[in-house]
Amino acid sequence: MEIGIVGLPKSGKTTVFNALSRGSADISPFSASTAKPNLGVAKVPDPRLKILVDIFNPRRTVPAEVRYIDFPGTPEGLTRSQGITGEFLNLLQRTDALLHVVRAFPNPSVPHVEGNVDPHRDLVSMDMELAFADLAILERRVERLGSELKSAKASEREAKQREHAILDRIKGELGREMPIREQQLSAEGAKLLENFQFLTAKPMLIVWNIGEEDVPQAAELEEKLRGQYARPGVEVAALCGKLEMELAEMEEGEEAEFRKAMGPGESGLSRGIRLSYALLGLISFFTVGPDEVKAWTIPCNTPAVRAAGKIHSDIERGFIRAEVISFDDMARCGSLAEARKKGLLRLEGKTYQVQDGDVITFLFNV
Ligand SMILES: Nc1nc2c(ncn2[C@@H]2O[C@H](COP(=O)(O)OP(=O)(O)O)[C@@H](O)[C@H]2O)c(=O)[nH]1
Ligand SMILES: [Mg+2]
Repeated sequence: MEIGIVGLPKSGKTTVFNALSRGSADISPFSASTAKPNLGVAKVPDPRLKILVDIFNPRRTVPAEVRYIDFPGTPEGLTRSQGITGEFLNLLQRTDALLHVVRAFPNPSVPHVEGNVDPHRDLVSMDMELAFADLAILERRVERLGSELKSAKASEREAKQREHAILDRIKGELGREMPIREQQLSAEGAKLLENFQFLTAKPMLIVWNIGEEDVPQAAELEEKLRGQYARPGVEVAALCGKLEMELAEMEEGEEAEFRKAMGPGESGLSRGIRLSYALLGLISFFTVGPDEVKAWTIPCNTPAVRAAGKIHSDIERGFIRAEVISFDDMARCGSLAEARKKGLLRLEGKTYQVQDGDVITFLFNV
């Protein structure tokens, strides 16, 4: 699972990327765009892991991960460029979701491409760029289908006509500024869309990149922004990329101390990662034991047999049963022996839909 970071130049994309992935990609107020995108991995914070570690005392703990790609900026600013094209578009199309960084920090030493800071304007303008990229593809496809229809054999005619009608409607709505993810699609339309990788169909996390001085009001602001911008498939987080990056660069103990001094509540960083995980429709199940406590990532509605395949294809192939206990029951019991005594370990078959937080032991035979 991969999340593409987009946003206008100097909105703080690379800064946010560094914070999320604890990386050290180049940031600078004036640098020309680097040619290569930055790739990084974030560990998904999950307080349940610590509780499982206290119970099982494993040698290793492995959290879930999300991958991020930070795209090199378009030098002139998207508003003045030819939009998202070429290699940049290809890479972006392959991602599973977008993280849209919007500049809301003042910082006079970093000139804004538009001359002043206006996050709403930037958000709309980047969203339009994403829509333009989709529109260009839709237009080409609709036009092509139109001309193919003229010479189509009778046997192909109906299918092409239907595709033409569906895509033309999607195009029309997108032209009226309705992103594809918000459009009401028939089952046939949704199926058809699987052949494309439209940008406005991807879930999106808006990161409102606030200045250091606004951090104390972050939660309040986020609530307000959520009312304004959140939709199905769109979430909002307000955080200060620069501060989060500086904290992410610190030693673990030092970071914890600083965060404590900043007050209670979840950190911006942890919220950002958690929200992007949830936005992708991802959940975690756990495997436990003296060697390792590990969080595994699966899409919701995954059957047990496929979850097993995440761990090893042999376990999927030789699947017999899954021994399952919910996280809450596990935490309450304090040991697998106690859980067994209380009858809280369930035996589930191949088709059981794994739930978020399930602690699972797979029984298999190869
Ligand atoms: N004051 C402040 N500066 C920031 C913040 N986020 C990014 N910057 C600065 O803005 C400049 C551009 O950031 P960068 O991450 O390279 O932007 P990108 O072009 O979108 O990748 C850098 O000098 C950052 O230090 C922030 O939250 N507060
Ligand atoms: Mg950058």
